[in-house]
Amino acid sequence: MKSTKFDNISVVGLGYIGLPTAAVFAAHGVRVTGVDVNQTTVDTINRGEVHIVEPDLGGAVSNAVAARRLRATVIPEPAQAFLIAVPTPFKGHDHEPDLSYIQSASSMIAPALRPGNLIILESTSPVGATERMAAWLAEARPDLTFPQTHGEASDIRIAHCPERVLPGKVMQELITNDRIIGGMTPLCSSEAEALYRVFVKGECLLTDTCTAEMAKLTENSFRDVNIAFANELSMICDTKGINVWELIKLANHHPRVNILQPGPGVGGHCIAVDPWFIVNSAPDQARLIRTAREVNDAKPHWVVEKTTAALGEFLIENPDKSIGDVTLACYGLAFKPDIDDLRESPALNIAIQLGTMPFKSVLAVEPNIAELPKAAAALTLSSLENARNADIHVLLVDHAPFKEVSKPNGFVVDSRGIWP
Ligand code: SAJ
Repeated sequence: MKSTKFDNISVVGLGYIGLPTAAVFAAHGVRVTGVDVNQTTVDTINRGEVHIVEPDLGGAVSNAVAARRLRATVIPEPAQAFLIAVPTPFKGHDHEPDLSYIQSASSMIAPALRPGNLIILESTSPVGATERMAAWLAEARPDLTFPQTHGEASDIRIAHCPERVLPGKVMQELITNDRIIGGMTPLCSSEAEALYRVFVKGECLLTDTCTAEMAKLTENSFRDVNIAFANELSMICDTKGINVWELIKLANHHPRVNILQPGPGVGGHCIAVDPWFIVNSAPDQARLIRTAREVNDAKPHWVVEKTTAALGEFLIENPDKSIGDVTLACYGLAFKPDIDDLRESPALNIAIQLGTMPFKSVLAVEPNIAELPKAAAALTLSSLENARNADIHVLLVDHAPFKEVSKPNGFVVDSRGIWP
């Protein structure tokens, strides 16, 4: 392994991955310049504050800024290594990967590059994205040599090292998770390994760029397919009057069966996105991966239908009432339990859809937020206690406080199986 000593690096993109990574490097003695296109984000960080919620991140950033080891800027500066952690969403009907953020990060850092620099792409990327980034950089800096043309002798080293941390456990998993490092050459890989060794306690597994890219997509697709299996089971069991959670618990007693949990759909910005990169690149082969995406994307609609059916039953039992007399309570809006992250949340989407129906009121119980997003203006943020008087209850997220209370009276649609 090459023994480059990294004491000055740049992290481009100060979001859910880039900012924690920058703070952890700084905590391990590296001088970090964080780069972001958003001036407000840059100003917030330079005050030692954070713009995202993640356990232990606030303290890490304020310590790093106070120790003068982390500073944010909108214009990249020369550094020994550049880590790129920008979004890679999809676009269009075919879910085509949108590499425009990687492209603009490349053109931003190009002027700051110096011979000997290491560039690592951390963003979850379709196969081939790291090579495209290398091509964009080479085009912008014809005075430097790159691995695609000069191999081990190149001025610049490039690797892909996908982030794999779980939102809610980022500060912990950054240190303890194993890392897959795909260098454009073996030297690129070993330099990247030397950089991650600054703080990573897990294994560093070296490979090529395309395998590293595919490995990350594979991990999230594996989870998506397995959640889809659980979601499909829940819909099958519903037609047969079988409690799917009891069924899964029983089946999981088999030594080689480990079924995940059904829910209202798959949210977040990773698992619901990354499988499409595989489908888009191999549409004829990726039949199971595509179907899993479709099953999981259809689940929120199924929960809305179950709620409408519960309303029908309520009105049959209460013939003197109409929908305008009915109070509905939705429990949970976040994309998974015990976090405040509402991005791409099936629970939020279900609650918003129910909010368009002419109920007397639609209450939303979300203990992790102080105010509702604008898109949910038709809902009323409510305490758990108050919601228990509603006529129909829709459990969307298994937040800890919901697990502590008994099943409410009235009609219940429980998408998480916590109120048997
Ligand atoms: N979900 C279920 N049933 C389950 C497990 C999850 O319905 O049994 C739902 C959750 O409620 C949520 C969605 O799936 O809506 C995704 O949640 P998650 O906890 O499975 O994953 P994320 O999106 O928070 O993080 C994933 C992780 N990937 C894997 O576990 C393979 C994380 O390690 C990645 O770093 C992250 O994606 C990422 O950034 O790609």
